[in-house]
Amino acid sequence: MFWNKDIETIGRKALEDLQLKKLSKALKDAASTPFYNKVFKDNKVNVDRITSLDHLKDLPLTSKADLRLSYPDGMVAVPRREIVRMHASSGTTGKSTVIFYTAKDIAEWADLIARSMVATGTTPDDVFQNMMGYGLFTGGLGLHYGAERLGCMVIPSSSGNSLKQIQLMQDFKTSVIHITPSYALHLAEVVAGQGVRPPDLGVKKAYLGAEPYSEETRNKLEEQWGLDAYNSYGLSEMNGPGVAFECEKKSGMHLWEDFYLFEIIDPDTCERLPDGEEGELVITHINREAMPIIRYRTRDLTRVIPEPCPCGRTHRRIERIKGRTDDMLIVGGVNVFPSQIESVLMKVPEVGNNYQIVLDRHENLDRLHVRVELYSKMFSGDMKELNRLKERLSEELRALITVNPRIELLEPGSLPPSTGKAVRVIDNRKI
Ligand code: DLL
Repeated sequence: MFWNKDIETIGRKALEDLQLKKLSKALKDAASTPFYNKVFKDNKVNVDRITSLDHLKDLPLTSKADLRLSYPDGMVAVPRREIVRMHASSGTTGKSTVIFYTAKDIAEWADLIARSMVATGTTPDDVFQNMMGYGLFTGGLGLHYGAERLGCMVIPSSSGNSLKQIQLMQDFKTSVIHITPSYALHLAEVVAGQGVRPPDLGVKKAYLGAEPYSEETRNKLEEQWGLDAYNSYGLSEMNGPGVAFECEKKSGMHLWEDFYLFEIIDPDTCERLPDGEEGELVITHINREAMPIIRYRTRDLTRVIPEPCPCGRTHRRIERIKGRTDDMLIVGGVNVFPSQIESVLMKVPEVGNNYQIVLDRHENLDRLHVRVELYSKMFSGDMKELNRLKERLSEELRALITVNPRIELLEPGSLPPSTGKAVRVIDNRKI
């Protein structure tokens, strides 16, 4: 099923012509903002000389720090009265970054979301429960407008208030949900606590995103809920959700190349990497009037899947995000991604729905401590079984990450539940 077959299956040459046209406009718009005006001058960039897509790599990169520097409106390219909405990142790692949209930007973003949802088989007959936070966060309103554009019945339930969520699902026969993977794990537990099997709620599809998660977590959630889960990627700087989305094939996310130019770079040298190699995703927004952003360093690590997708869409796919360059933990000199730890935990059937990674330093040595909840049936009094499981988890983790972790097995509900983006890592070494 296609929302706009012509654009979704466009040939490479036609796509590149379109991209170049849009890039030229985005660069001219950018040059009119105080921030890029200065950056282009400092780097001797003449936007009229950018006549091929290949010239993109010669343009300066933009970072989160640049967005903060230009706070609140140093990157805005239209008069104030043309702006109809703003969103902002949570600002947990510093001052928040603010993104602006014109009415056209909002309408085209909604169209892109509708396109993404249709690619997974959603139709106007679906009831869509949006369990992502509404407000400054883009996850709520972003999907909301897209689902309405498609014609679904939208339940704007936002995140949290789990019992109410369950009641809404039951009363209105929700068929599609939008939720963070960590909240989906927690909600499955709350549903079961009500004496209901999650598959009996009849939800058919879940859009999972806004935080990194492993393939094993997807598998676990699909089984727990009896649904198909699709990966959805985005970031507020690039509108929010809808940057890249899985189609019905569920094997990598199509990055919508008529809206975004993407590159993979080596995060250390900033050199471009060839298709197929893992590196940092850099995105240029070529479809936003209010706030063009050129070569934005996402900090997200992924790779391009070079093979064409059997669905027929020509927009290239990226692999599941492995983690963020700034999420990487260095434990006793070894690089560890939280997603690696998660991938081991979530394929073990005894492991429940929540875990936490704690790092400490003792006598100058780093210590990795993995706290993991098990299903309640595991606490029937058989200590031997628990010890065997501890040993097994510890061995499997050591084999993958080469660090010796201390494992703590916990009863369900011991760790703080997540209703949005989970905080998985507590690094006490920084204090
Ligand atoms: O999280 C936008 C969004 C909302 C995406 C709903 C998908 C669904 P930010 O709050 O700006 O925006 O956070 C963006 O979250 O750079 C990634 O590190 C991470 N992220 C988002 N989606 C995924 C995903 C929204 N599917 C940051 N897999 C990004 C892994 C993801 N990480």
